[in-house]
Amino acid sequence: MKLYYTPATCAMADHIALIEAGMDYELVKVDLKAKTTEDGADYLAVNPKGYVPAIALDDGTVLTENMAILNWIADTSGTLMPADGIGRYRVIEATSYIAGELHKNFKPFFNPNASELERDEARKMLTKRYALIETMLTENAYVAGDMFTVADCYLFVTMNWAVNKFDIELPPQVMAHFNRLGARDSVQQAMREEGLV
Ligand SMILES: N[C@@H](CCC(=O)N[C@@H](CS)C(=O)NCC(=O)O)C(=O)O
Repeated sequence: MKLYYTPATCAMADHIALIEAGMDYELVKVDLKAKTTEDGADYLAVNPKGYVPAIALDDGTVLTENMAILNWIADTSGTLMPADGIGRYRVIEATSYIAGELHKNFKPFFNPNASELERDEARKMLTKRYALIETMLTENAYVAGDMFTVADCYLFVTMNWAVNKFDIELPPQVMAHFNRLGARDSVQQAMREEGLV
């Protein structure tokens, strides 16, 4: 299976999840501006949406959208998410929150044409959104309960943007979670393989 990624993007959530799940994968780096892969192929032919992540299964099936890919990794490996019960939906709930309420609010920081006002508004919103994560991490060891799940993989990516890219202050439990996750072998390996450390 191939994971189409660009370093330090949300595709790193899938990269970490694949390592945690012990699944085999091949990384294919994507140039998001040129929409080409590292071997010069047309990325739009793989994923017409033009963004990462995408995975190509061995039978040629391509799956896109982080939520779908993370769920596929969890379901295929039987790890990183409870198999059933409310715990499973807590993971989906947390992952949706991270995608819709955290990830999307980083948009003005990635957009060179965004105004300072837009960035200020996004910073305020992120502060509010991470405050809820702070409460969740005060109640539980991981963002969706008492086990490490795909939601933590995705949360790590957004925390990494906050701390290492955009200087956005994280509340204490969130920061401690970032440091704990950053010390995991899977995260270290993903960072190395993406050329970030
Ligand atoms: N809805 C997509 C969004 C993915 C996304 O925002 N990817 C970013 C990297 S974190 C990207 O590739 N941006 C480049 C672009 O949109 O051209 C998903 O959930 O997978």
